[in-house]
Amino acid sequence: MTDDRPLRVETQGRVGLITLHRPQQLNALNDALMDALGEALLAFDADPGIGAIVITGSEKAFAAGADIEAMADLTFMDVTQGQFITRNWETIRSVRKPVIAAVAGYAMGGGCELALACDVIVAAESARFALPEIKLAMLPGAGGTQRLPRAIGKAKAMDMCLSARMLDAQEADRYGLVSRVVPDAELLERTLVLATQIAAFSLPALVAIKESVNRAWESPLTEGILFERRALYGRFASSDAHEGMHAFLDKRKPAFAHR
Ligand code: DAK
Repeated sequence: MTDDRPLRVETQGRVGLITLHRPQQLNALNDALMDALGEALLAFDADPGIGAIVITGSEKAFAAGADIEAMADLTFMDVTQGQFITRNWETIRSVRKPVIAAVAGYAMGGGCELALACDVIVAAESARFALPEIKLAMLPGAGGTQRLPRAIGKAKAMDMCLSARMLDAQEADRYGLVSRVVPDAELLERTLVLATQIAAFSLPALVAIKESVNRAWESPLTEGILFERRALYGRFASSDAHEGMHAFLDKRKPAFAHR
């Protein structure tokens, strides 16, 4: 019997692992996959036993973009009335826990945009990033034209968007598109170690940090600093923060209750 679920979902301790699985289409992102991804993300976000989420693909492709076959004959009315992209691609923005992309092979178009929507990107040496929509006379419409310049600056982003230039993992690392580069054979293991390390920290503190760093992207410095300061004050209402500081003073390991 064939398994046509577009992704696999599992947990490892406090880490939720989502593996995109449309091998025949290099994990091209269609509605079924994006619906399932949104559902899995929201379920992990609501689960108090999960502290971090990993999204990965296959050795050949994280995802080769939006599914071109599913998109080729859509009309303006279809995409407008059906809220194409907005309807199920934006779910990831509502996730409060850290989301880590583990990228091997192609991360193109919507696949690159999905990685950009994650909080941390761990790239295998084989990772390749591109926004090649211009080749289809389209444009990156799932956040690419907005997140890429914020991540790597206007000059590099324009180059990638206008010429479909593909970056290898080392270039992506140099330009600040990815968080770290690891050997292919170690991608999942190293990403899970990182996710496990993150997930062991106090969850409300992780959520506050993610919100604050995202605020740096989305607001002027003065507002961002104000937001950060309020978030810091909020930490003093957290039993974990008192536990963390006292454990340091007592020279023992903290026992976080995620409160
Ligand atoms: N969609 C559907 N099928 C795809 C696909 C995709 N994006 N990418 C690959 N496939 C399929 C291929 O058709 C092929 O299927 P079969 O022929 O075996 O049936 C299979 O996956 C293997 O692909 P290749 O034979 O091409 O494999 P190669 O190793 O030779 O090449 C490649 C790998 C990743 C370089 C190549 O497949 C490729 O260039 N793929 C297309 C990449 C691409 O252009 N991605 C961007 C898609 S456009 C919008 C907002 C956002 C977007 C659109 C609209 N609006 C607001 C309206 C976003 C658009 C995109 O992401």
